[in-house]
Amino acid sequence: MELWFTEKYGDKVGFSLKVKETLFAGESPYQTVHVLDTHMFGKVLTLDGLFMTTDRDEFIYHEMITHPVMYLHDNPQDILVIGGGDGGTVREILKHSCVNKVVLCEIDDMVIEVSKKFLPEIAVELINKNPKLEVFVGDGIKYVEDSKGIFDILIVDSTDPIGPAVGLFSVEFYQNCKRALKNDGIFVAQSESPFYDINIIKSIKLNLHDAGFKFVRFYYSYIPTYPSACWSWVMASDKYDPINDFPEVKEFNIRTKYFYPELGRASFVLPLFFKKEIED
Ligand code: SPD
Repeated sequence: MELWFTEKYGDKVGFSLKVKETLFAGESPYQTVHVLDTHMFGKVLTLDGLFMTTDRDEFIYHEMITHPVMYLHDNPQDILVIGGGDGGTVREILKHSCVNKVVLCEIDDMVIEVSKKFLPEIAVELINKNPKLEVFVGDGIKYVEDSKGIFDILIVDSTDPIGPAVGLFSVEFYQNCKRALKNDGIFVAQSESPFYDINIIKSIKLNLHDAGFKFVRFYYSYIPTYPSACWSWVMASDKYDPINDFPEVKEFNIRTKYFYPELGRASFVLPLFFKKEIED
């Protein structure tokens, strides 16, 4: 008998993967957690029935949430990641030798533990306990509220704006992120699918401006296992406007599989259906 896992986008569309085996199924205090072994995408982590990361396409997401901002900032040393308990984002950050310290604040210990056990290539820095990495299991909203002017970059690697992640899309949270950053700091977050979720994207833009950020810019790429495969991220800062300030010439000698500087710059050039909706 064939076993398929489907992430439903509403009640009329879905994306399915053929499953070899369910490796883990659990209920944490925050969400339902599954790890599946699939035929085409290798091992897959789902939370509340939604694809979070897969062996096969995780590099695109984790490189794109990390390297554009690391390349844009003049000297990123102190980095905070909210969410991202699978470890993929911190793995990419720690490839940069300029980094002094990375704090990973993940609310759900089960995500960290299953990633270490079943997704070792993604969670490699968690497994190896990189000395530059501090892992804090707790509420990102509270952590950000208690941090003032200490981070160069703050990355929100969250789930979708349902369940435990809802508060990570609010004006209050964005205001506290701004306060947690140094004056020249940069905020980055995953910002859903421009194809299906344009209203969420519009409200992210509004909320980041309301929180007082001067520049709010979206960029995009494709992630095969996310809804529509067309995925976006947002950057906000008072100092850097990625559209004008993305360095033309700057050394980048990090080993990557997707990102390179010209692609990073180009990812801010949006398709019309997306650009028109968010124009000032
Ligand atoms: N629809 C899925 C959005 C999930 C974004 N975060 C994924 C976490 C990977 N580190």
